[in-house]
Amino acid sequence: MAVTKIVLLDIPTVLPVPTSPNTWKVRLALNYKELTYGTKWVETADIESVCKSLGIPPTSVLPDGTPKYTLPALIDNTFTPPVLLSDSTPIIEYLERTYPDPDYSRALCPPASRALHALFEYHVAHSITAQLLPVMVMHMYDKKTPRDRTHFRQRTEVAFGKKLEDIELKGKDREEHWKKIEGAFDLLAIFMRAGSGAGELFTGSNLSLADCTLGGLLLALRYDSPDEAWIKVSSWSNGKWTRYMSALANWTDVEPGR
Ligand SMILES: N[C@@H](CCC(=O)N[C@@H](CS)C(=O)NCC(=O)O)C(=O)O
Repeated sequence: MAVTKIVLLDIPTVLPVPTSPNTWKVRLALNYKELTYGTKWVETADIESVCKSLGIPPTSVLPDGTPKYTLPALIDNTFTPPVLLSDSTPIIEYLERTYPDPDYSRALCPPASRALHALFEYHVAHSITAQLLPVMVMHMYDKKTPRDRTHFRQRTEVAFGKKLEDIELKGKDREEHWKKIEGAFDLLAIFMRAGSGAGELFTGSNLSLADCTLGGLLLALRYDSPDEAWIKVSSWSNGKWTRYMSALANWTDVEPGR
């Protein structure tokens, strides 16, 4: 068996699969590139201490000026010293630079596409990801490990000044909020129709960084909330997101070949 030199740091859940959109984003890229890798599972409560002990850099700074550590992170032991990375997009750019596909048309993020990808990521973060908490908070909570549930509840309730159950929208407000999210997905589907027509993904049938981002988000919705979010999403945009998910299916194993 091949020696696992690449290690992805991901967050465990009570399911057999992770539910973090950002770690899925990198996992999709690793699977697409058929790189052999292992996973180090780190509960959210331990991200900071584990990253610090391994020398993995923080991804941002908290309002009080202290460094913030997040997953995914990646360790590549192919090199000495090992490469230690955090932040999903720089990790994927590293994988692309270090392990390019001989067939250039399979590149995830050619340098010339970086600005467009940055614009896409900004759009998804603001029009979709930032809108999810009021309809997803309890689904997310339920899928966390018992220890991470306590950690998530404490931090989120302090940040919002209310109980998780009160952050969650109910009734008519909830349905209206879902409609707003549906509108953002419909807009994406309209733009994607302008594509080559050669496949469901952004650039046809090959994966791109944009697909890793959107695919990670859709996988998170499907696993965190199969009974609400995914039922809704799969009925939107004339079934576009069901077809899109089928197009990703080759790259959604948690650890292929292990
Ligand atoms: N910019 C980072 C954001 C990563 C991020 O927010 N990760 C979440 C999981 S999806 C996390 O680690 N949260 C831990 C925390 O907030 O303490 C990336 O793209 O990797």
